[in-house]
Amino acid sequence: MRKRRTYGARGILARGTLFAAAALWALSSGVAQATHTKFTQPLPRPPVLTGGEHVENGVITPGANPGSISIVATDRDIVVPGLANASTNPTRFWTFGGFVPPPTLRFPTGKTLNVKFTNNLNDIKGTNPSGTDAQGRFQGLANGTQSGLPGSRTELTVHHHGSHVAPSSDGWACGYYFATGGGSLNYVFPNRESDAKNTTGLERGTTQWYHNHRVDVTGHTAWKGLSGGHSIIDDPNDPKLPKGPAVIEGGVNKGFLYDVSLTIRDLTFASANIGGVVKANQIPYTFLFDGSVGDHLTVNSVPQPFLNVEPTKYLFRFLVPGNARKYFMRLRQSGSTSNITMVQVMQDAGITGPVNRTEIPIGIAERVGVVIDFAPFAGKTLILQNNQGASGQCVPGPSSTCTTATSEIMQFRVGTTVTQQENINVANITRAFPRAADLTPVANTRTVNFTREGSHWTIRLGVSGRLGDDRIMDCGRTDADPVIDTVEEWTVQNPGNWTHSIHTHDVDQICVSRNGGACPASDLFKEVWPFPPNTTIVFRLKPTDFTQVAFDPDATACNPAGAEQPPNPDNTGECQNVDFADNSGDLTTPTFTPDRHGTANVTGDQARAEAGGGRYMIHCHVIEHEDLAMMTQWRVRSNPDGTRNDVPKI
Ligand SMILES: [Cu+2]
Repeated sequence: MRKRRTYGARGILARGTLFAAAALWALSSGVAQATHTKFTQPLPRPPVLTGGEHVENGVITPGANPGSISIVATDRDIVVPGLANASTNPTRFWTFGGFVPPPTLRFPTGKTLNVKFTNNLNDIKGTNPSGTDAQGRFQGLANGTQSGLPGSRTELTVHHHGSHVAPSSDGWACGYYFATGGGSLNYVFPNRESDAKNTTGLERGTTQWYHNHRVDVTGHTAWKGLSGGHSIIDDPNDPKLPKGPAVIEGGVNKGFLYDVSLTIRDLTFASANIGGVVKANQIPYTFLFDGSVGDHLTVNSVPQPFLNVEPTKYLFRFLVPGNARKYFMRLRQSGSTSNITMVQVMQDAGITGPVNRTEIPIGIAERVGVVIDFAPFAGKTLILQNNQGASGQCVPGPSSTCTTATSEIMQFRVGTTVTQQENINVANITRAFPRAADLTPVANTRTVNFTREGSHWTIRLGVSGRLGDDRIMDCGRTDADPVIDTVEEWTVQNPGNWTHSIHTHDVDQICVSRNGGACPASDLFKEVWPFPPNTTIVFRLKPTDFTQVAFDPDATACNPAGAEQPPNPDNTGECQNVDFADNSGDLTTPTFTPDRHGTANVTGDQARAEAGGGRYMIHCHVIEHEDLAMMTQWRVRSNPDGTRNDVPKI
């Protein structure tokens, strides 16, 4: 076995100490827990951005540059409806644009989306008012990480989860950072892709999302609120999907009445020292080795809300952004023990087709699009329940945190009138999507093993049935290098007793088998895979020009914005056929790649790193697992002639 790259003895000791302290805290906490009464607060709908907005401090301002969105990350005190004394004890969140819940992007496929993220998080610097939690633990990031690593962690890098973009717009965990104090980065999301069943070049309709991906501190920033949704609309006039009339609240675009984003996550509301004052209703982050979990279930940031619905069909876009709890959703009429059938129509990678389900498990980073027909329940009340891990682990490891407090997610109150009858037939909500037989021949096979070795979460990635080194994250190393336009088959294994959520960036994956048998119809076309203990999933993938819109660091001519990076792939024919360095074969540390803790920039070394093929992450999305280095990288090898197009061709 090769020597593992580790944090060093100091880091391991620090992590062990933190783990013990956190466990003790969980058992003996005298922290004042906030209370709420379930189903008393309406579900808030996130603001919807469609282009041309500047979003800061809870204000959306139309911009001068249609198509681009500017989102300023800030910390902000937000009243959480329903919490005891919420109006006098607002909760300090870290926000995108000052909104809780964060803004949702809603964009038609094929329309390039430019988003500029600016980092004005003050708390992240560790100055007031980030303060400490009730145990005196620091709640900023500037003095290191919860995982025990020293150094400054005040930067963000935004991953647009599910997209197919250049590494420079992919939120590389090891670089492309922008620091607090006004640092910013422009991201380009072309909303394009291709596969065996999609030759349009347009990205499939689905639900994606965006979140900070800065290695070591992703869990902390996710807990404090840094994640938002993105709905890709493959046909704005598609009459097959529930949509309904537009919703405008207080002059703010809230999307459409029958198309509802539901972001489920758990939080612990407790007292914390904010700016020298102990305040209730805060959300201090407690790092747990197995995964950090809370005792309040929230939907769109409100604990156990209700939603008034009409007796017709709705599309719900479920997202679980973390940190570690997995949900087993069931729908029941209030007081009933019978499960109501829900129709899943979307998987991570796109609209697929209707799958009837009475229980829908959803783990970290997964998205499911579900149609629920409320027509038979006019005047009734339904409860979306959480089956608490009866069908599996609700949290990685021991299930002691599955309690009655987490057994109900939200309530639907069904009215008796329908504003806009759409006559949706779920059988028509289908799209052609690739199956394993469409991805042939298989040019290469790899085996990926997600496991735990003592105090490390580890990944072993090897080729041709052999496992590679047992190792943890190393930003300077790449563990897989598929050749563009060739098919690879990966056997991914979780041989341990821990639930994981395995995510491979940039390219969609097609299920071949699960535990040696057929793939469930609900989990065929994804980029985050649910991994209960002792699970093996085989999937295929095929990187294409569409899945990696490359970035030519020297091609300033294709960037009308001049100095701004990355160049805008405006699809005008410029910057085509960029010559890339020969990156075949060599997976050792490139000399020009920043090391794990280096702060990269977008020119110079960083640009040359991208020209060498760029890097995408493979990791467990239980966020504390990834922060504890259950993460590695892959990159795309050039064509044999060393060329690759930087812009998808239609
Ligand atoms: Cu994991």
